[in-house]
Amino acid sequence: MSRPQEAVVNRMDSAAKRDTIIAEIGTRIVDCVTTRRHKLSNTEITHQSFVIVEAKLSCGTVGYGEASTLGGPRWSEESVEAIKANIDTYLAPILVGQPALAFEANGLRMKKAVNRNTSARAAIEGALYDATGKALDLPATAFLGGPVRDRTEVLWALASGDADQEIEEARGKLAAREHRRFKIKLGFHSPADDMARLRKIMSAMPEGTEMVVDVNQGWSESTAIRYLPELAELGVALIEQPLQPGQLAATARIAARSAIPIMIDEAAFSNPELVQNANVAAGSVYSLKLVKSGGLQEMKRAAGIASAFGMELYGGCLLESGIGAAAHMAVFSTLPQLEWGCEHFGPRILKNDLISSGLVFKDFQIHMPTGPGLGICVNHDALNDATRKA
Ligand code: MUC
Ligand code: MG
Repeated sequence: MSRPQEAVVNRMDSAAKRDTIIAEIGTRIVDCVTTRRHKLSNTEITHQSFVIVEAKLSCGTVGYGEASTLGGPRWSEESVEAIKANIDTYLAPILVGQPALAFEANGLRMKKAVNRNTSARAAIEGALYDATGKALDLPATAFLGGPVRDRTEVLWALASGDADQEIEEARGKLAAREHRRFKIKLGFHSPADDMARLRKIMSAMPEGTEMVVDVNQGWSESTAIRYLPELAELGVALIEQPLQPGQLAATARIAARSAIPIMIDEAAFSNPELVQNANVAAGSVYSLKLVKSGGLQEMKRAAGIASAFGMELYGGCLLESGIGAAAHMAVFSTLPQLEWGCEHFGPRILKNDLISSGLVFKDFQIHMPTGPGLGICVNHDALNDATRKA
């Protein structure tokens, strides 16, 4: 493959290049117990399963990346078993021996070797940014244009389905100054029951508490039309993914009549899908996720595309551990706009996070890591304990 960036990297005869040749890419499946049951319209979990990628460079430095799933191949089509098999069989072999600094060329290589497999590709790219940054003593943000923010608001999702439990949980988060913006999952009770639950929760919250609702595709256009006025009256800030991904025209009709912005999540994984949504005005906010974009570079491009179409940006998650959250933060810290902050509460919903330091949650905000690579220290005991036995 002869590509300009790779050609430049290949001409470099520096210690930097010699030290950062990809030597090994290893994978493991981990299962992390969550602090409570987390429910969505179409699945529920009591543990989070990830594939952790370890990328080793010629200098011996190891970097970590993570592919997150939610309830098996349900939220997206990739399962941890498939991600591990596809990395081991198709992606690792084409990258070993390549310069890790050739981020763009390596991204193209992966895209050519596998169709979609966005989580798998994102996990590898995260590990390569981490390893290269550590090897060269640079934060991953140095390869992404450099930081423009050092912290951002972090939302918490209420998703047990029991209003009383959710009110108590939200009050605890507010009192501890951990979270003051909440996402409420809808679409798993009947719409009328979900709305009654939402009303009860919102009336128990102090003035100014911001609420986002995520329907996870659980409604029809007519259900959405029926409940839009009440959502507006309640003061809901954002409605996420009300309809199924293919229903672009129907989502655009809802967006046109809604007083509340619609956020596009599952409807746009790839950047062409994002453009299709933007072209019909299906939403005015876009949820950025590595699991959708397939890597840090592509997610940064998604942010540029969404912004150019006039959309606002929201830092989405798939309940990643600190490893995956840090990879998102590397990109989020470099974005000119991130109007809605982020929802990377994943490290807090795991009983044992996979990192011991790097991400700081303080006064409703998450502080971007600044150290070399992704800026995190992996907790090897937690990682080994959670590793699935063969
Ligand atoms: C989603 O659809 O946004 C992320 C947070 C959460 O509670 O669910 C996930 C997926
Ligand atoms: Mg969502």
